[in-house]
Amino acid sequence: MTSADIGLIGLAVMGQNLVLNMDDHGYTVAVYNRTTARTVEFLDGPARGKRVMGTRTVDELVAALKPPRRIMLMVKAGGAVDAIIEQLIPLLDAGDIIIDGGNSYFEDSVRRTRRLGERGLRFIGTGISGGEEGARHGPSIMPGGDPAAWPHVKGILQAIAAKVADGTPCCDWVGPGGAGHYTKMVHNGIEYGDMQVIAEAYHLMRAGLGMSHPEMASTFRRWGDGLLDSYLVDITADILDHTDERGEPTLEAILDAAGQKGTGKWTVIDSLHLGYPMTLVAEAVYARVVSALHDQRIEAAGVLGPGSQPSKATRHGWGDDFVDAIHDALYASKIVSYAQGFMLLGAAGREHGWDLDYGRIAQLWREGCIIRAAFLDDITAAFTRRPGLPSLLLDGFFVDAVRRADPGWRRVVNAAVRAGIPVPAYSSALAFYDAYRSERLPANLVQAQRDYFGAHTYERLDRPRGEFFHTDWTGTGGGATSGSYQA
Ligand code: 2AM
Repeated sequence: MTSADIGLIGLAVMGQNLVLNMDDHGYTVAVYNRTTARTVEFLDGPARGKRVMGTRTVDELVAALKPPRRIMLMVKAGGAVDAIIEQLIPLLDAGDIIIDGGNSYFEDSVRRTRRLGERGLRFIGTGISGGEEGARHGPSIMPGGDPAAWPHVKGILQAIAAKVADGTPCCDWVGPGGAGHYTKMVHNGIEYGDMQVIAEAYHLMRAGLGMSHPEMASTFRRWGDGLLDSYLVDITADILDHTDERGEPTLEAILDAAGQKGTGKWTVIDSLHLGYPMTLVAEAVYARVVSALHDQRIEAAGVLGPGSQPSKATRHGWGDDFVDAIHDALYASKIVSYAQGFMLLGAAGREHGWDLDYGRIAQLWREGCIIRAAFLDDITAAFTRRPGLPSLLLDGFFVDAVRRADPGWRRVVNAAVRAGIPVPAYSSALAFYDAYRSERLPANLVQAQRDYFGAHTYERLDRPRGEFFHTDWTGTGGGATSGSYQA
């Protein structure tokens, strides 16, 4: 029987929800899972009465599909994806399509696109964001890989994706090779940053201002109606409002040691490879790392004394309008984070030869995914005004926005430093902002030092770029230089 529109392998929660979502949109899905019991449970449970065909082997799955076959993999990223691809290759015909919807590393998608392409098969590596709920009712989908595959999967992927208010799907072709998974990786890095800038606001409100949980919840709720309108701000308000069976804030019983699965780290590592700043996301990753040193922090708090002293009575003399300053610090830091994220996408696009549409990428993130926010419309507008915009911080809208936020942002960083409350995202974002708009930085001294100890040479302000000079700083050095190179 060859009647299914698409096959899906891997019936963990994301896979199951995507199948149900496809069924909602009228597609017949053949499913396979390595452990058959899971397939049976799914067919007897959530998939009962739906257009879902269970299969017990990969061969059966392949046989159930209409040509060109479309098979989506929702298995654990890494070796499992390669193992299934190798199983599928001999069973497929030229033109058949494999779609990897897992959280794969983009270099793996580059490699898989090439490997399958050599065999006449087509590969798509797609980022999918939105968690369980998104997968079920409309995630953000970021496909890349073999462009020849796109027309064959566009209909189904756009049907199941989230939609922006005017109906535009949060799914579009991102670019060749690893472009889809790269975009998803940057999305996740930005997600780390968004969570950290919110966490710093909470820390300042609680430890600095001594605000109650209902006060904090209503503040975030108010912010969520304004410039910070976003999913993460909304769920933060819900979390702050939540109480346990004793009526205590549930949040305060949670161990303050953050976990991570690695996509934030990948983003930062790749930014280092490309030589582009992702300082806010790096601080967000390190903030989780520092939080996880829980036992050491407890010991250090005893030895060094705690960094912050909650001072409910005096509120550090921060004043009634300090909450507004925190808002501005959060907003400005978020702008810096997205500016950095899109700069990184630009650098990666140039490096890999992907022709990325930044404004469209911002719309892919507008609904369905974790970083969904009204703010993304402002980003799309900026890239519409100037498609090759090198940085959001050069766009008039964002220039005005950071200028307005500037006094509050500085006030918050200053007050936090004095009070001993760590604000690594706000302060590193501010340092980046000040460096980025500096006509002159002290890198001339760094170059002089490099030339002094290593004869690394330097360029001069009064000479054209590309001419290199060496100074015999001590009067005893030779004329040989080590040549110049870019780190
Ligand atoms: P399982 O139910 O048989 O464990 C998430 O782990 C999903 O990936 C599950 O559906 C899991 O199948 C599947 N998976 C993980 N490793 C796999 C592998 N090596 N081959 C096939 N499926 C795998």
